[in-house]
Amino acid sequence: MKGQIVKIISNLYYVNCNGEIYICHSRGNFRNKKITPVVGDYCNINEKDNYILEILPRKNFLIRPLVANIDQGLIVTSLKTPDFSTNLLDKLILIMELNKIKPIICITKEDLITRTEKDEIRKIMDYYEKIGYKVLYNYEVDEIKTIFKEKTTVFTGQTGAGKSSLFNKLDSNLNFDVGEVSEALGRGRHTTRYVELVSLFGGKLVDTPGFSSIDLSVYTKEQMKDAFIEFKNYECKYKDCMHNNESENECAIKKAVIDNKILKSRYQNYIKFLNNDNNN
Ligand SMILES: Nc1nc2c(ncn2[C@@H]2O[C@H](COP(=O)(O)OP(=O)(O)O)[C@@H](O)[C@H]2O)c(=O)[nH]1
Ligand SMILES: [Mg+2]
Ligand SMILES: [Zn+2]
Repeated sequence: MKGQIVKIISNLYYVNCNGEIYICHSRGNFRNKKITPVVGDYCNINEKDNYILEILPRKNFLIRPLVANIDQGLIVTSLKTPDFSTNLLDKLILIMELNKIKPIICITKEDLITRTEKDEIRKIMDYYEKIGYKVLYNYEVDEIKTIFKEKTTVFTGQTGAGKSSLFNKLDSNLNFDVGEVSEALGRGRHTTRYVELVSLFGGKLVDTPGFSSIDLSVYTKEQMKDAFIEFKNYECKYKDCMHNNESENECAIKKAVIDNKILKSRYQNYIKFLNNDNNN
């Protein structure tokens, strides 16, 4: 029977098969012997004697938290305290694209900015929507609830962005600590942290935030270029154009920035990531 590992404690694997949890052992002799099962892994189990038979191929794999098969990532983005940063937003989108995780932007603290600032943010968010990303505001509770269905979701965002508050508002059973540095799910500070997939609105949520230490140096420049998804709508003179040293006559991306078709901050952040020069 097929299922997904939602929790691992010691050598016990909690496998969710059609909503039912089977506590399984692993014989450690999978077809691919190098594989160590992690939370998020899809597997086939023998439900009669509760053994994992086989770990199915992974779509992706994160180290921190240690999880596999993430479909989408909720980027909780504050507009004030902490201040909005296109650099951080673009970096998180980039990392998700590089890991085949669909980014979803969730804006918080719109109530703390002025009317003029709101107009500015709306324009920026219109751009992200236009290039294909879903943008939600944390007060759009009903709409946010719909995104989890049949997906495994990870979340991220700066300390104080409003991640814990958001999940508590979505589902009071979640009970995240608000205003605390750790994202512990009300388990107490001294219990050992382990990652768990919790059921949420027909899907699964990774209960520990991801991408706390982002290292771009492991990716190639070509990978980064491809991860700026709107760039592929433009054709530059040279197929291998990196959109940095060429003139705007040769580079369709540079031209599009000048023509306000590509958001200037997106392009500037791309150049910073490309040059590994990210001191904002
Ligand atoms: N004004 C305002 N405050 C918020 C909003 N969302 C969260 N907060 C507050 O921001 C602080 C940090 O929130 P928390 O959920 O702990 O952030 P986390 O570190 O991302 O988990 C808390 O004092 C929350 O009450 C919001 O939309 N508007
Ligand atoms: Mg928190
Ligand atoms: Zn170019």
